[in-house]
Amino acid sequence: AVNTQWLDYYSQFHPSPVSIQQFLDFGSKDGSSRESYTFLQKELPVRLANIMKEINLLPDTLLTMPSVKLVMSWYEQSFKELIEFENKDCQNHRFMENFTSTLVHIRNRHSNVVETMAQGVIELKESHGIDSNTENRIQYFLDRFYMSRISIRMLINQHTLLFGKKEKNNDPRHIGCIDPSCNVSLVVQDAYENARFLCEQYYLAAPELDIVSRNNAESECESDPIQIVYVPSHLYHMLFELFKNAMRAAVEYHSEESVPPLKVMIVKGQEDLSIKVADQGGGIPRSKLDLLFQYMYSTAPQPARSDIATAPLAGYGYGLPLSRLYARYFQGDIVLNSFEGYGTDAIIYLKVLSNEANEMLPVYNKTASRVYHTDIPVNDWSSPWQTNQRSVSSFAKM
Ligand code: W6P
Repeated sequence: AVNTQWLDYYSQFHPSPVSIQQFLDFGSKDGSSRESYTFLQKELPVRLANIMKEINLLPDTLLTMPSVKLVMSWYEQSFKELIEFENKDCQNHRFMENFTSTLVHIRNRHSNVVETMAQGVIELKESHGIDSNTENRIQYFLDRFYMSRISIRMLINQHTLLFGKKEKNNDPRHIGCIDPSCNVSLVVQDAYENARFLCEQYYLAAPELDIVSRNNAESECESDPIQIVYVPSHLYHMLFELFKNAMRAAVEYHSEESVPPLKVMIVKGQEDLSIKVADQGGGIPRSKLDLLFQYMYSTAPQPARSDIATAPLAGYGYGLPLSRLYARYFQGDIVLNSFEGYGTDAIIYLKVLSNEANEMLPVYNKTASRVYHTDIPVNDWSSPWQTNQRSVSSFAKM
């Protein structure tokens, strides 16, 4: 009961988005562990409370699934551990170490949240089925839920990397998990090599890689390598996913001896850094594009539970929707353009300017709660498959 009051209290606050620039400033010059503590001690409970409130709006049928209950219990436990610190000023060194190790515990506790939540959706599908209203609500929720998780882990990682004893980052130029001069081409090649390894194991063939770069950023030379202030692990995650998909399409559409290469283009402009991964894997019909970003689509024939996010070249797992969240997290995006009968262009957009790269965070409010209580509007454009309406009968009969 005490917990509920605290939850109500903290959920009234909006999360405070942090920009990459702010993460950088904090980590490189004036940030102290005490300041970081003061911010996180409030911000983490706020972010947890905001998303926990939203979990509670899910359909009861989903809320009662064992896996969802388990996830909920982790959030409750972590929330409780954090508000223990409330109003305690960091008295001494021991105290700060205590806080840091609590954060590490929380991070470990939540390491299987994605798989477990996915399992919850499968449990719902098997026990009750999922209608299209429920499906839409779950899609809306999971995007917000996983985005919230990405953001909370980012905050925790920054604190533990900057101020934790054991986990100092190996690369001294990194500020926590941010690389102020992340070389995009190197991350592209790294992700390509690792996807290629999986692809060759599976298909005994893989497309080559062809990279073209254009540095058209203001105040940079065309010959300068393209760099960005970014979280390399996030960029790697997105590229690895896109490469796996592109390779699979390319190999399956062509015979082993003649797989056309993947063409990557990296362009840095004033505002956007764009990375295109183009395959000649036959493309997919426009009508099926949205499905690639749907969590429920991928849960249909279930892969082994542990494989949902990681199965090698497995058909669309949670990989694409999660990758798009990573891109959107700092105001970027992932867009797919398909040329059915030829191939697909997958494009990652990132913000060049680190002060524009603000966290995109879900806010718990009336608008959000409305989504969970309102049916999706019925279509107000004609559609030939809509048969439950009165309409003039077909021309043939006229
Ligand atoms: C395809 C389907 C897909 C998804 C994501 C990235 C690339 C591709 N290529 O055929």
